[in-house]
Amino acid sequence: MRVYHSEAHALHAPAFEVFEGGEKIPSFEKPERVAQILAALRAAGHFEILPPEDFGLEPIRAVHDPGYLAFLETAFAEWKRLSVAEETPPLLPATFPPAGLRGRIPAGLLGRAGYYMMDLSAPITAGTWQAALSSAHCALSGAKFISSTHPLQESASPLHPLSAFALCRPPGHHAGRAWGGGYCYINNAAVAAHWLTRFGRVAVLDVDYHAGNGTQDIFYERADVLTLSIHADPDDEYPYFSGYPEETGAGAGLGYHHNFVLPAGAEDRLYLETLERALERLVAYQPAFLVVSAGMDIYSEDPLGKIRVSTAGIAAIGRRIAALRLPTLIVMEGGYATDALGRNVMAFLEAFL
Ligand code: SP5
Ligand code: ZN
Repeated sequence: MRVYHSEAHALHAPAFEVFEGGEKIPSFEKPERVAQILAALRAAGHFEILPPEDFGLEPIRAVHDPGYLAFLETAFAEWKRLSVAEETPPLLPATFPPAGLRGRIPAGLLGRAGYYMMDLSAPITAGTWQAALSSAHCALSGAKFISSTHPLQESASPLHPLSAFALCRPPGHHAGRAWGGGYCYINNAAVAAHWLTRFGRVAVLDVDYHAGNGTQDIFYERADVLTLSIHADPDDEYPYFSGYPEETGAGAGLGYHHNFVLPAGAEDRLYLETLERALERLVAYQPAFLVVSAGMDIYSEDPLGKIRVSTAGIAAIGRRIAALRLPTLIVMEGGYATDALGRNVMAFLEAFL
């Protein structure tokens, strides 16, 4: 199986995030996550680890707001110019627009940071933009590879549906069209899914513990990308402000988004039953491609999650999705039980080999 990975991920290594209670803690989303996954993939042997191709900015601009992208690209340099400290700290806003007060975009940097970021878990450091860009290019590289089975592509040889794993870091599914947050800056899965729509209908299935609010935002009014997310109840869990079952799309996209909410403590059996409900929607849509936002924070021992899926359960989820026999791009999202991350990713990927 092809794996797309860039060493540039390590350029993004924020020293802290701000947790509940305002506690400054070491960021759960750290470079060691990728090291653990790579070690497991290398030990397993049957993975071809490749650097991403440079797709430039065009396919990213296709799903993100240009002002937001310009902010991400230039914010740290501007922050550094303003900073008097010897070592410039990460850029992190502390003031956010209240509901209904997203009027003019403030000219000053901190105002723009509050405008574009939804929380205190996505600080912008010197290497954030480059890492986020390389992460999106991993997803695009995987998308390009799995699309090579499509009849519109010259190299079509549709014996087996192709699959690829984009080892994206930073993750992406909490990044909306014009905002970031939740460790996410560029929505890698959304960038890849949009890129694939040139060849046909695309389904995005988000199995990360947290609702894929960014992906929901990006495709909410579109019928050419079906978005499905299975996650913890946003009444009690991040990202709080979307991910509810009654949110089913709008305009042309009405009926093309579905949220599946699980209670705290949900185990393998309930997860897999819920997955069946989501897959009914997916199969009925008859997509040409599948993009999976693969967060491993559904794992029972995850420090952020309260869903209790076992490693065997994660393998069963992978088997069920692989049984769809669709060209599938698996995009890394969350997962913070770092020691178990390698074997959980392996468990998920096994059925796609
Ligand atoms: C990509 C991804 O998984 N992002 C998740 C960001 C979650 N940030 C908010 C964390 C809130 C944790 N609340 C649970 C407390 C456990 N003691
Ligand atoms: Zn998550």
